Amino acid sequence: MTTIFDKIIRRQIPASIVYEDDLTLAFKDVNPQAPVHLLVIPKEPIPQLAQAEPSHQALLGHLLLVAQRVAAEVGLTNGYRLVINNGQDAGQTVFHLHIHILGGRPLAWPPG
Ligand code: DGP
Repeated sequence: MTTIFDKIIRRQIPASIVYEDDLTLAFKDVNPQAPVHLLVIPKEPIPQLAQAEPSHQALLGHLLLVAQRVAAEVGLTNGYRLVINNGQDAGQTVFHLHIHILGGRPLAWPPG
């Protein structure tokens, strides 16, 4: 199923892209929940974490390292939070796997 994130990957709709490599893309969330709110996505359209497979092991690790790199590049030296919403109860709205990077303010715990 095509999602809005496929369109961002294909440059069919604009996004503020902060990082790209062969396997991943990172861009600003259009509806930021913190002063810094970025999304890191695989270019492969895995709908959600629950549908990732053992063959995605390296890609999933790469996504975390990209998140680490992007967080450092945007200056989140005081900390940040990574979030993956999986499915309805977690409030997932875009069914293309993505990691939220949230930072730039203290973040409450537990999340809602
Ligand atoms: P989730 O609830 O985990 O599925 O989060 C999806 C996020 O995607 C949400 O924080 C808003 C963001 N988003 C939705 N549509 C667009 C878009 O067209 N552009 C950008 N940059 N972000 C989007």
